[in-house]
Amino acid sequence: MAKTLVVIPTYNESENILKIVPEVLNQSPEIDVLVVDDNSPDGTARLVKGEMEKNPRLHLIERTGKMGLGTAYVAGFKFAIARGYEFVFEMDADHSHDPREIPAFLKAAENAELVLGSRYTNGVRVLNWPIERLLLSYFANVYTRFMTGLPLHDATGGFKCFRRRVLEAIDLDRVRSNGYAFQIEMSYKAWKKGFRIVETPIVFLDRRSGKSKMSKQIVHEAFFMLWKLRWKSLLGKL
Ligand SMILES: Nc1nc2c(ncn2[C@@H]2O[C@H](COP(=O)(O)OP(=O)(O)OP(=O)(O)O)[C@@H](O)[C@H]2O)c(=O)[nH]1
Ligand SMILES: [Mg+2]
Repeated sequence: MAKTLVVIPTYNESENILKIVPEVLNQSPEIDVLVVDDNSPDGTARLVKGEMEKNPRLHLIERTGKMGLGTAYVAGFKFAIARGYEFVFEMDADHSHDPREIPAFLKAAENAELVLGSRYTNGVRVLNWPIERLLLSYFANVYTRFMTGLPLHDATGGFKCFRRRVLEAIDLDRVRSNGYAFQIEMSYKAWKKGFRIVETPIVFLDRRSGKSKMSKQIVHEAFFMLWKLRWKSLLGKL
């Protein structure tokens, strides 16, 4: 049985998905991929199903409509727990995350329970993003450190690897946030439970093709969610 599951949520990623999947699987025979698709109108799931006929290491969860990144990952995490995977990755479909960096995560995970791909350790490694987007991301991280005390350079990134015990320890049904907020919430909960978190430097590239789902709503959610997290933590209700 493969030990590692890479969860890739998709919404309209037909231009990317069949390229990224083999790149991930080629990293090691121990790796499986799970695509969680929200009924993408562009037929992403159909492409995945075609590929699955040839490849037993590829899995698919189909949801009925666009329900957001956070709940897509939660569905993926439950799948991973039920099937006994030890290392569970979050990764985007759009080539912002380089599959060749997966082995470095797995190496780091030998001595940690959560490995975060960091764009901002030892400088900034983001390619082709407009400056506004970079500033937003950078200051989102400054704000997150200030609000939560999380000792991280990059708490909003979406390329990460959990040991299964972290996912088992977090009450996944109580994870509510979706966009960047989801990334922060998961890391914060893991940190509060005393799990060892390390950052591994990554290079982040702007999406290669397809459309962005980044929105004002996602930024607002993260802004307010941090107040909520801080409040709950003070009340001991995390
Ligand atoms: N299943 C599912 N996947 C989603 C949803 N929203 C985004 N995704 C996927 O999550 C990953 C990250 O989303 P992106 O749109 O790349 O978000 P981003 O990286 O912040 O922004 P851009 O790269 O500029 O688009 C991609 O693989 C998306 O297809 C959703 O509601 N449901
Ligand atoms: Mg992206």
